[in-house]
Amino acid sequence: MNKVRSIWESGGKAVGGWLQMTGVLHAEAMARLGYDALVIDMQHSGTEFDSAVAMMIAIENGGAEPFVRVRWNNPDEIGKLADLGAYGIIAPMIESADDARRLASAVHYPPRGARSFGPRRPLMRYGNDYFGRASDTIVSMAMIETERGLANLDDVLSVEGIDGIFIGPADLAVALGRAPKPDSDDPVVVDAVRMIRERVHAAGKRVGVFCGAGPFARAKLAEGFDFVTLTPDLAMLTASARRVLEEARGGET
Ligand code: 3PY
Ligand code: MG
Repeated sequence: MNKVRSIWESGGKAVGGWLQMTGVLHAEAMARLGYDALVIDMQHSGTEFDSAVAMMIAIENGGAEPFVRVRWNNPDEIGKLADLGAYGIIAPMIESADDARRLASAVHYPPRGARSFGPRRPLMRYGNDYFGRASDTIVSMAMIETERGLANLDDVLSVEGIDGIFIGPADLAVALGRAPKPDSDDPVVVDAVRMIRERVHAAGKRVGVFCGAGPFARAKLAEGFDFVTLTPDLAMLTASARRVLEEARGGET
């Protein structure tokens, strides 16, 4: 069973990390820290398919669930990633029930969906009964982050076969005419994020949100979010690199 799904089913909340950097070493190291899932961001990074597969192996080896934020809601890419060991698919810019059905169809085998059978790595993890358990092994989240997605939220939520919604606060801010900023305290964005959480829960689905700082993410969990992701690897690396450089130069960069 998927680690994140097990946490949810036992009443808990999952904490993920976000990988914008390509490479296996830091992916495994972060997985070993105890993140429940690590999301490889293929939409806004240079990570391509072969590297993503190697990173998924490293993440699983480190004990976290490998998730991918795909480049687009493209069944061909989603199916191939699931075949190679993505156990969470986060699809950007979902705007309608049709978009959500396309995502659901890509992650489930018939009769629930239209995924083609060829699960190279899941067969190694789950054995020959994978086919019967496949839907339980993968989490699917539709990103709501555009004006149209917001307007059609209830239609998206009516689609069977997706686990829930993942909020992209930066694009959402832009859609609402506000500047994107990390862990935004802009009341317009804060209200929209709260409204989405409430409506997703009213529909009986799970809701996650992209966060930065630990205390902000902790507050989101306390508000009721089922899944948060923390500061991306690149931002953590540059913050640390800046700090040691400043320390070494006595405050001058
Ligand atoms: C957003 O905030 O728009 C995202 O997609 C998270 O990276
Ligand atoms: Mg986005």
